[in-house]
Amino acid sequence: MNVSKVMADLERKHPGEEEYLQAVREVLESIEEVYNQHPEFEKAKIVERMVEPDRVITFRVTWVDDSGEIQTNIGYRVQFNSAIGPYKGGIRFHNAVNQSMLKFLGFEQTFKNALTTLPMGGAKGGSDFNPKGKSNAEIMRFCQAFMLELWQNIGPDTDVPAGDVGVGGREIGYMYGMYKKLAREYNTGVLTGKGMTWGGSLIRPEATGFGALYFTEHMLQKAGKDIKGKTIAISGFGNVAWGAATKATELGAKVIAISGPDGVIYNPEGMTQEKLDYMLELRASNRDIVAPFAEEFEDATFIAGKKAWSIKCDIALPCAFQNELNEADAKELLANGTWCVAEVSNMGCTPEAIAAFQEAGILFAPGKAVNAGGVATSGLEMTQNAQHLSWSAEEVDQKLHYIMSQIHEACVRFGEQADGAINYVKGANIAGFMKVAQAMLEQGAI
Ligand code: 2IT
Repeated sequence: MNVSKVMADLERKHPGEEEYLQAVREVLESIEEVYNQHPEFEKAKIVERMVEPDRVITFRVTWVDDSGEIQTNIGYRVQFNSAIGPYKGGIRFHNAVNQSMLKFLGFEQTFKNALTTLPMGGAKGGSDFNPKGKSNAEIMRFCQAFMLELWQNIGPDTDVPAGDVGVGGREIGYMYGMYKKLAREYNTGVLTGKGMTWGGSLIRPEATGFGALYFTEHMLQKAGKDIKGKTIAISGFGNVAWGAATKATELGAKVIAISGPDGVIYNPEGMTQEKLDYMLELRASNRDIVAPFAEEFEDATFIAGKKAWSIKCDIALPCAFQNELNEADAKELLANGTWCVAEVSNMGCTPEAIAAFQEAGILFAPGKAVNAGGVATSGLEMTQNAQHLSWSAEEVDQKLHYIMSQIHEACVRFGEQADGAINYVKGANIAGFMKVAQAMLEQGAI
């Protein structure tokens, strides 16, 4: 394989799909060397097939807002790869959603899901619907209209959506209710991230953040460091940021920053239970601002227009959106002495930021390894649904912890460099790729 040639072909076929092309390039650059040691992959055109989604489903979503006005959005489901299991991946509601974004996310999901050790293929879906400022009734009507189109394409052994940015337990509830009504199927396994009384798994709401901290702990341990007493800057204040802040605090670290589109909260005293609970209130308010946190807690300060990366910290955890940490942010962090960055958002750092971290020789791990605990616990939710039972929080948490340790080990196995340092980007990409490639090879030209 020649990465430049594959990328040139893709750029010609999919002009302007920037995030998608960025995600593919990162994986191909990581795997090029290993790939070229496997002529059977080249012969089976694994890369050429793997970079294209199996199918992209696009549909119009029409709904009526509270003032009686008719609104139209676009809905998507990108079923990317089913080599190792049924399609699996979240649904994102955000005004910037487009096909490129969901193709990048579906592509990433394929490798992430392979890393979880569970049999799940990769998918992603969503809409350019903007939840900001919407009433509860509008959210419900939109979710119902979205499912009215999507339901025929999903199923517990076909494609199992979950939450992502803008889609949490409430939205999954509205979508699940509509699915049942349309499909006359009462199988709980069709969506994950469900409520606890109707098939949800304990620890699923916490899982992405908890898993990220378990991974970070392993990474620190491998480098001979301890998380206790370290300062952590987190971007975002949604479900993932909340889970990460909760576990980081429990492990004895100090979460000194959270942020929103409006600015950053500097929180030098760290988190308390009250503050963690308030993060959930902020998210549920649909206002997409973090400033009220500083009105609620007087030891916290709001700095308008600034990112979390302007706060001096030991460890930085991007938990919000793709490309939220750029080269200038990376330089600011490095100048302030940050020595570990773990991406919790999908593709949270730009390629230039990652290069800056790698050049500086600090610890860096990519989203598809760090945040895989979310979808892994979705996989555990599917298992419980298929068995018609539910496990205790301890059991799920223990399995999540074990899975994260396995993912860390896989990164070390495939990412260990000659000097003993671990290239986690390479490790995660190669480990995920090898599993999907092997499955595709054995299943023939389809
Ligand atoms: O990016 C992700 O891994 C998710 N949004 C979770 C997907 C899932 O199926 O739980």
